[in-house]
Amino acid sequence: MYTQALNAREAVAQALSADDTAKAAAFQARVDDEERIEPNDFMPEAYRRTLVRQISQHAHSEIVGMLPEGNWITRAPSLKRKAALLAKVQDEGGHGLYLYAAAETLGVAREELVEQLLSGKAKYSSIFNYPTLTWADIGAIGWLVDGAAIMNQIPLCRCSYGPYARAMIRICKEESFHQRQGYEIMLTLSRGTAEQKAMAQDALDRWWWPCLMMFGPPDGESLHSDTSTRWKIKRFSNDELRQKFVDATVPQAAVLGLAMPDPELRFDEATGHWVYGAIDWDEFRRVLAGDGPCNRDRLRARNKAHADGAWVREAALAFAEKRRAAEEKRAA
Ligand code: FAQ
Repeated sequence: MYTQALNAREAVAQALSADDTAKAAAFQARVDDEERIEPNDFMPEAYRRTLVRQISQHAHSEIVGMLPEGNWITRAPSLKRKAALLAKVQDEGGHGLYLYAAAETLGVAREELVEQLLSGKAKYSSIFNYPTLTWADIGAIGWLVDGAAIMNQIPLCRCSYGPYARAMIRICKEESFHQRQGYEIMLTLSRGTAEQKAMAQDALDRWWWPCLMMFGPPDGESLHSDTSTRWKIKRFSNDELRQKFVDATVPQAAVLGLAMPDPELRFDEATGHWVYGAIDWDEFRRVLAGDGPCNRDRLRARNKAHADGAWVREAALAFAEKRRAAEEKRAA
């Protein structure tokens, strides 16, 4: 009897796994055919988890990314600059919200993701752990950080997962406007007084290398690239995107009349690419481990903002409950 039961269980397990294998193969065929995967479609659990990880890290990056620039809203040099910066930071808050909403379509609650950020368990982009010391940093963030973000995110508009791909279309349009406003700040400073130009150069010197780290570890050390590429979440490797960014940005620095902070940078006629010097991956690992210049400040600021906003969430819930009760009464 006992053996019979075991045999039956094994047979069911085998049938189930054959079913799963067939579903996984059909899923991969859809991905290979460039079909979009939608929330109610079958997807392998590992695909779902990869998307929740990447989309939530991306959402957290947008939200934490509001902090370095938010620091300069009250000190922007003119009303025009203040209005543009305020709108940019609001856009970033909006990007975070679209991305949390995209993650929620995968069956995870936003509260859970926010909790992971606030407790320090979740990752967000390393770049937002660096300080904004002068006004030129706002120009450098727009030009370089948004520039790197666009390079990485344009291919995500073709990601296999529908809700993420669609969110990225709008986000990329806004990021591209952000990049231009940043470049225009850098242009104004680099054509201004000697002191202003020096400020722009100093910002480029400090932001350049951390921006190259935004694209993630070198291909040989990237944990997720193989699977994410097979699933068409990633369309280019970390190193490919980093190279595209360097190739696009070096000529822009020349227009600004600024020097690239990389003595080894040289144009390779044979490949048509700019060859850059060694990235300090120890610094990258330190920042990811929570020991960058501003990691602790960023988490403290997010936790404080969350606690300060508790009354808003409570009031919104109380208002929704009051409306629901009133509607029920009217319907009765
Ligand atoms: N920082 O195996 P891979 C923005 C982690 S938004 C921190 O290569 P993957 C807008 C990675 O998560 C900027 N962690 O990973 C803005 C993984 O950790 P895990 C954010 C990093 O996913 C502009 C581990 O290392 N953009 O800037 C970083 O295949 C201005 C192994 O790496 C996105 O999130 C890093 N730099 O490739 C806002 C775009 N790099 O999860 C305000 C979407 C790697 O195993 C102002 N994300 N890690 O613990 C992606 O494209 C990918 O997730 C990558 C990493 C390319 C970031």
